[in-house]
Amino acid sequence: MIKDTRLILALDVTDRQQALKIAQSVKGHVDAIKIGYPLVLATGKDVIGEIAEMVPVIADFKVADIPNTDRLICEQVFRAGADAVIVHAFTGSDSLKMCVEVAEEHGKEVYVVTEMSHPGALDFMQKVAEDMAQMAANAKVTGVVAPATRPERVKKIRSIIGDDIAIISPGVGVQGGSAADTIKAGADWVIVGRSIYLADDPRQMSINIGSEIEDALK
Ligand code: NUP
Repeated sequence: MIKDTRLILALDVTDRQQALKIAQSVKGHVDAIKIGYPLVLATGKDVIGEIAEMVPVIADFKVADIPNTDRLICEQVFRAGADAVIVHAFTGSDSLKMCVEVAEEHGKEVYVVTEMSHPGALDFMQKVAEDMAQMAANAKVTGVVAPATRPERVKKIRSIIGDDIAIISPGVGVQGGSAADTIKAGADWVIVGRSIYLADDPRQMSINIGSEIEDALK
């Protein structure tokens, strides 16, 4: 992913035409579009390749299985045209290594979930998030997913993984996080869904958030 706007759109709409229209309209104003189960289950996996023709696609399938099944899933995701896949870490280092191996074979990227952005992440995930971040760094993943709703945790996770591994950070907008605070805490990209795709003008909203990020970097 090329680091320019530092904004990733989470396109969780369930209508193909609407998805393609929004993707076209935000092109150039986001660095990637993250799609996941809502859009792919509603419209089929061809939408991955269709969007990837416009903007790089991160497939948020939160892959979490035994290594062999992880391999089978990641191969399908990359064959469908995705540039990157999001996987879970709690399944352990062998599963994660398999995802990294398949991504390398295809020249693609892997992002690993550490601590999620919603309140429920405090029940279990937060307790092991730092270990999972360290494991992700050891596995030489492209990046990790860390919560924009808790910038102090983004900062902590950055201190564990170092500067060679990217942080992509969801939770900006509707979940309460701020793009500026998240970038200042050390995220490389913020991920924004509803605040953009539910806006009257998703393109303009992307531009606005992009400006907020630029200002935060000054
Ligand atoms: O920890 C996470 N939090 C999160 O919101 C990990 C994620 N992958 N996401 C995803 O980011 C979530 O599934 C949705 O696609 C997007 C945030 O969307 P929104 O809250 O900005 O609408």
